[in-house]
Amino acid sequence: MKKVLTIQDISCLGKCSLTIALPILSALGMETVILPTALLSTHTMFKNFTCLDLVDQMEPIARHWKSEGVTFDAIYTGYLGTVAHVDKVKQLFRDFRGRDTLIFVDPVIGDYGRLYPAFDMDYVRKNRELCAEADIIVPNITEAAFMTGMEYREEHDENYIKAMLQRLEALGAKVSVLTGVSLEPGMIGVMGYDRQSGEHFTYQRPRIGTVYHGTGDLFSSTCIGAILKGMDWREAMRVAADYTARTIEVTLHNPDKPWYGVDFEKTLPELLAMQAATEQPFP
Ligand code: PXL
Repeated sequence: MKKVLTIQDISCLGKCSLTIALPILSALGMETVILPTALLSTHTMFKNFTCLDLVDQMEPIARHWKSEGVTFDAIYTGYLGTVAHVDKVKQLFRDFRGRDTLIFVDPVIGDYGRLYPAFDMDYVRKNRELCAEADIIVPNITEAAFMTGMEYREEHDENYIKAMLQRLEALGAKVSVLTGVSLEPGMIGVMGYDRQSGEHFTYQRPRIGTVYHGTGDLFSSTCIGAILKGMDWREAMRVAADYTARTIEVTLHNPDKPWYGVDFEKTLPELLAMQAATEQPFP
């Protein structure tokens, strides 16, 4: 079984970060090892959330794993918390990166043109350093704008996205993917750049019209699961975008939906069906 280490916060209530990564990666047949960076009562879109910093636990936990000879097929990072967390993660990459370990960095720092409440430009700069060590990075346009110093444009064209990808590529990752890219009215999706082939990849589908919290985490988790199941990164992005869109659609039709997240629990059977379709038959 493939083993993924995911490093993110635990938001006890809020359907994001680890409470999405765990169920999604498990559903895709991955053993999922977690390293929680902080314990929050909710995600930071709620008011008055509590936060217990777990940064002091990261090194002892990693040391214990090392003594057990643990290795990972992938390391996936999302919302981390502070500059100190990012430094610990960089050390973890050094300690646990094997020849074939996929390093997948989702630099979760903001959305809609703004940083999330807990973050500042020091944190942005640290996330640039993290991106430099990744195989794949998947920022949204806000995150990429902050990390590259480009202006944030909610409405954008292909030239703007390509320029942004070029600056992201310069950070050092092998594959850079921008999410939330809209190249035609009514459409939304991703555009990526693969340094090795020098090629761009675009996938657009109809916009469902609503934005929900936690969809970036859903996208990244699905993507990693799909890549570890053997899909090419482009195919994985397509599958992850389709699954995320389907989940938004199902959430939209639920009159009792919570404001703070998506009903991925309802679409998990569809993800399982997808996973079953790619599974080798028993010998
Ligand atoms: O979904 C990203 C995320 C993860 N964790 C926490 C957050 C957010 C986005 O706001 O606040 C704590």
